[in-house]
Amino acid sequence: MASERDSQAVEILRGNDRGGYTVPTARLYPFQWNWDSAFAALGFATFDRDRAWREIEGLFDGQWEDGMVPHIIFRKVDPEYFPGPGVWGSTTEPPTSGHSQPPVVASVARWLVETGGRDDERRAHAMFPKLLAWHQWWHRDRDPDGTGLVGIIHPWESGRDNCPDWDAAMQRIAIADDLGAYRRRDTDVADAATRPTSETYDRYLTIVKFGRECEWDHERIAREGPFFMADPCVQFVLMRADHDLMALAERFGDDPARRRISDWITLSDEGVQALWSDAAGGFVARDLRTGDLSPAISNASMLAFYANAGTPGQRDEIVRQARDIFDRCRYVFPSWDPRHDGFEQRRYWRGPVWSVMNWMIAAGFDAHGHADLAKRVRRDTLAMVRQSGFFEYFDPLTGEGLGGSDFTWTAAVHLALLSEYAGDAG
Ligand code: 9WN
Repeated sequence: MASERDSQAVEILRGNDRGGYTVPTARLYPFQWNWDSAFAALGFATFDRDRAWREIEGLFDGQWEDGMVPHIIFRKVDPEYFPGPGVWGSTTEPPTSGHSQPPVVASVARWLVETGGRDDERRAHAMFPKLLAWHQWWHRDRDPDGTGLVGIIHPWESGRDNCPDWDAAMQRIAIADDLGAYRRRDTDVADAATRPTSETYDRYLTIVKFGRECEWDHERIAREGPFFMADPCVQFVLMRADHDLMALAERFGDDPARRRISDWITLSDEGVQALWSDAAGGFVARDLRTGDLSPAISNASMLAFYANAGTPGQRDEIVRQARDIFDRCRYVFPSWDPRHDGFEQRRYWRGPVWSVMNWMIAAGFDAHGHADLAKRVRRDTLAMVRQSGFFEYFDPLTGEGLGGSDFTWTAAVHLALLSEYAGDAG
């Protein structure tokens, strides 16, 4: 059933539009973020396809020479944000952060082509070499030994910053003693009880310091940096995006690219098995320094279907786990297993629900014949927003909206679901 709230979604995208790029939310995140823009494009596409393309094309203004597309592009000077370009030691124009984020863009580009016309085809063709270079960067610089698993060098790179997946590895990081005094800005804007602790922030900055001091030598960071983990979110998003990039390569008749992408797909299909945990009942994060697996599943574990990963037996197990978690939550899918003691229903990535994760999870369930699960995920995603508004994330037990308000990707996913499922979510 449609609600008055639905009509606000377009206004939110327009309100967060800074002319060619959108900010995730006005005060908390005042620049362009990587995977936020990919989802923003899905929302824009429901009423302005040109604007959808500009959102993702603009991301490549920040692409590095080695192919990396950074997680933040600092489009303007804003002393109200921390950590800004100076902390990252950025030397690029426009200034950027020093690592990436889940590579959703190829999947969005394919979707725009397959639902669009000649202009979409032309723009995807122009973007293709840049996408290929970015995926190549992941497979080369983040998997220097060719294992089929890509690593992340910072929890921020996962997009799931504060998840318990990172706790053990973060604890092992010795906080640099020369970080100096700094003032966080996130807790000025959002409730500190829902944000990472100050000790966690010190560790985040210790990792950034290592990167800055070695001038973002990514191979060195992968081999010697303070943090190197495989994340089921980045891994599964990349696997899915490789398939989507392959579809574009076939469309454009690019045989050398097809061969390259096909090798990545084969390698990842094998490599991802190293993330399987019988104990947790799913694919989980893995510390690439120690080999330790995370103790519980998260919403990222549910992306296995989206990535077309896993054996039939593994997929049955994931569905069993999903159904059990569905029974325990009013709104799915929580960012951490609610049966596990690390679960915190309100704290950032330690329990709350995110619309963008749900959008990918539902697409995966649908593609693998679990229409009932997909429908529940989509319905909950619409219902949380209708109950509480376009918040950054939501309490899975109450539906309360948390974090930033008038959030771009929450509005974008809402529009995409409404347009694709006519308000019925399936
Ligand atoms: C750091 C912008 C970003 C999202 C991430 C989310 C959060 C930033 C932060 O906000 O991260 O990148 O300061 O916590 O975790 O997924 O892209 O919306």
